[in-house]
Amino acid sequence: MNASFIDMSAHAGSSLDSLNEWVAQVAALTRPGAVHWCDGSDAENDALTAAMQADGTLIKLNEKTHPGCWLHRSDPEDVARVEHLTFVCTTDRDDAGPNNHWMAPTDAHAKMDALFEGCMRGRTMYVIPYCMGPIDSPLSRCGVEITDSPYVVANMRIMTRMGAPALARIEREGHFVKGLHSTGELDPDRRFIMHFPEELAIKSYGSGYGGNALLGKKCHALRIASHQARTEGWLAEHMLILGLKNPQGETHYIAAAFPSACGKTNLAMLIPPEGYLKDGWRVTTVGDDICWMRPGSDGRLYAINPEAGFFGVAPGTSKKSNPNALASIQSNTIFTNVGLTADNQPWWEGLDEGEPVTDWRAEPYDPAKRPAAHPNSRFTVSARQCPSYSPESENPAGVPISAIVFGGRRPSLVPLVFEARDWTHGVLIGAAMGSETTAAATGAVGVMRRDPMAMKPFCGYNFADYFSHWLDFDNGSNKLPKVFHVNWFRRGEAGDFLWPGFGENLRVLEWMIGRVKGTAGAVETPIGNLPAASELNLAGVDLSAEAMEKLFGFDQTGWRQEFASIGEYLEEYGPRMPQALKDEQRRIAAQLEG
Ligand code: O2Y
Ligand code: MN
Repeated sequence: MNASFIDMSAHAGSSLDSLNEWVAQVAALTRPGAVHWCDGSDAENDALTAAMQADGTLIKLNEKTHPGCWLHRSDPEDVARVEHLTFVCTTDRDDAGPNNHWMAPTDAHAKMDALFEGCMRGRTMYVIPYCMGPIDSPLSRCGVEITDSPYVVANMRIMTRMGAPALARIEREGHFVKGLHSTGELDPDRRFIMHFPEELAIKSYGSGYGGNALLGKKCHALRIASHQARTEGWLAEHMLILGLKNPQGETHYIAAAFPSACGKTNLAMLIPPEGYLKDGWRVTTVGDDICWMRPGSDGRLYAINPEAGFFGVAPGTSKKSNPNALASIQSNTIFTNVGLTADNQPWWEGLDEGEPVTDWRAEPYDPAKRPAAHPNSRFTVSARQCPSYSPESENPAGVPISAIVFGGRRPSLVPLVFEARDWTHGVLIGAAMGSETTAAATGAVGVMRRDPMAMKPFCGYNFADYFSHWLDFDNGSNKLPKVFHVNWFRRGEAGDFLWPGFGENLRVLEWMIGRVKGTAGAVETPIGNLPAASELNLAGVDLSAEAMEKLFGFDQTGWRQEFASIGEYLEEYGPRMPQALKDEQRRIAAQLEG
């Protein structure tokens, strides 16, 4: 082993003993050529990126148009999260629930350790201390990822608070989530993402891509954190957080859960329509993917974004869909699996300008063969580069949440927006969420599936227990946010989207805040409170009669069938499913019969 890389002495004899011990154990198992403790410095990053440029892991993009930007091409068989290879390993199978693939912890450790055996020979093992959330926030939690991928190091540096300050916090607290990762041979048959919530540990082998490899993100901040949150009385959610400032100067914070690749980044960075801008409406971005929240001393839910960057979907990002994202990624960005123009600029489908000459597999672009950018191609960029970035993202106390929004891709039945009558109804709305699948994970695209609270791929324990945990927040003293459901994806008979979406979604957010403040009206229906079309500011939006009917109407027959299906879904979880949720479903189903 290259001793010049090892600096264990600096961490000896402190409360870092357990970290040192674990690093030594991993090194003994994986046999790296060198061990490097990451400090997160610019110098370290410069050295790593230079080495990756030299070996072709990173390709320098046009320095004039995209200073500090890089392209990485992943293995073509390693382009998305792999839900079928992702496991939650609890002692009791029922604790993982029917919503997770399960393996007994001893079997899973044995399987993974056999894969890790000697896998880092001749490679450098990087030790990445990181903090999820502002470094000085009581809501934040730390972890350490060990990886043999410098690409992972560079991404973790953008996505988390990584390096010396995180190590100092770990030393103070004495505990951290342990994540072990190796790209291995990138063989899909030797690829597993294993979670051990009872040990606060993760083992990931055989993928170098996104959520499979950047362990701070989905593995820690959702699967492990959701388990931690349950035991500690908070919530770890797949939600964006935005601040909505009205012309009176009040800011309301909204947390919104949408399944993968359903526009969370676009909504988090929304630019209001012209008239709203003139009137003084503004949206600020706290987070685009993950939200940790807990009740404050006033009983309201306070939220932090545990991440420090965005790992956003490139295709479809344009001046029209998300000018803030586009502005963010002009510099210091890592692009993964996008196409290239003749002058080495990144390119993807939906970008307003430029023409691709090379596709994401480094072949000459041929639209008959494949798109220029992989549908799940990504950009990794610091949140601070976003023009709508909220300084409140750094507030250690978090931001108070006024409204929680659930939403999915529902081509039929589900109206534009409705409001839950109370918290229990809100939990049912979240639990019943359905959406069409997208390219964010491997598998079929466009298939309807239930995705409760957009957490189907990410909840680290049994959904029935998760719903109970949500219900428990209604304890009589908490002042909980109002809950809403939205559907930006309703289609007409001709298959076209009926709602313009993007910036126009602000009109819906305005109605929600009106409901929170008690200034906006609603029509009561069995499924919840809907705005009369006149309650929404639709000035300047051209909606057909079909759109008005489908976006603001309520189809009793269709909902009767939907509620029968929701009832069957809840039953799949057996006796652990909270009675209060089943009662709520039955109450509404009975009303729909009437
Ligand atoms: O992590 C990946 O490999 C892609 S999926 C993803 C990336 C960023 C944010 N969210 C998701 C998701 O699947 O929800
Ligand atoms: Mn996500």
